[in-house]
Amino acid sequence: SHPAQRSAGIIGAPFSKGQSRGGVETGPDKIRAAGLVDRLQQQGCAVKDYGNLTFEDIVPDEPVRGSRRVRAVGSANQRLSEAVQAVKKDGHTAVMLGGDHSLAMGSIHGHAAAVGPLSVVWVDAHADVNTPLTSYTGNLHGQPMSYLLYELQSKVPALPNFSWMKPCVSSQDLVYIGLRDVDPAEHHILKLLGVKAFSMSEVDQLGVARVMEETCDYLWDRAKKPIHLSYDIDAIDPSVTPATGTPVVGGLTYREGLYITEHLCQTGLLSAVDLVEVNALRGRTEADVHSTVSTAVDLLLGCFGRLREGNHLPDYSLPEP
Ligand code: 5AB
Ligand code: MN
Ligand code: MN
Ligand code: MN
Repeated sequence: SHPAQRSAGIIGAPFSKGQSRGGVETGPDKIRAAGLVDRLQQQGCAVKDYGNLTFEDIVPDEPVRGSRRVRAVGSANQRLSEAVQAVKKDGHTAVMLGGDHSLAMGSIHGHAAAVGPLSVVWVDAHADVNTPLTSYTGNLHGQPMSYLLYELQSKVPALPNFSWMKPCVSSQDLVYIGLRDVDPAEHHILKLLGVKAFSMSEVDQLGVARVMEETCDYLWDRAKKPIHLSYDIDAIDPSVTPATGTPVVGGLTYREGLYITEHLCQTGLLSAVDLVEVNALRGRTEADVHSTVSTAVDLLLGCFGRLREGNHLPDYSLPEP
């Protein structure tokens, strides 16, 4: 399908309680202020901005099994899941601007509830597949995949405000790209379930083009399903995107990061995108923040058909002298 024929439905999720650092809740407005909507429209993409969600403050919200802000995370994600379902029913490719990565729970849940079985491409330095019982930080942004995977359900305890949350992703429909900071329990889980993962070692070995070819071959082996891209900005090297809560050296280059979006866009199957973990307060300088936010915008433009070779609208005609 022609990229210009697709439309973006943008949901801002200014939520930060899946981790402990303030600032990530300003992500949606920073990314919009960098011109996301205008630039998508300029490249021929129809856009509907659904605005920012508002989240109730839940007090008290005492830790549960060592994890913090469980009730707030559960209720925010329930709201987000409903919002994503509405955007999918309106026929758009859903764009969820975070916020921290705990929001992938509601985003993927809502996407699957609206369209059925998904392929998930998780681009991140981290695997975010801790259960509340394996997490040593107690941060829910390091746990979303454990709630989403069918295969882990017997390992995840019931949590307050999570009763709406049902697993909806099979471990065979998940591919990780960019991993380089995986906890021992997470590594055990990835091996136990046989999850396909292209860590930074495989990106080094194969190159990003082959990683993307193999990603799609693997996901399409059974059926071509709608793709959910969950993009954590910390997948990119912190020399490019330093303004994030948990930076890890040795990440994707700007070009590798962008190539992933270009490749997934041209599959025609990209059905929802999360762009999370942009934290303007974590940059040391204005330039740090600018580079992080503008990279986030470029990744999203890549998801909607922007090509580095250049683009023009289908109805473009040369001016006559
Ligand atoms: B992010 C860590 N594995 O569980 C944990 O940024 C880090 O959404 C999680 O990928 C990083 O807290 C979460 C140590
Ligand atoms: Mn993440
Ligand atoms: Mn991460
Ligand atoms: Mn992070």
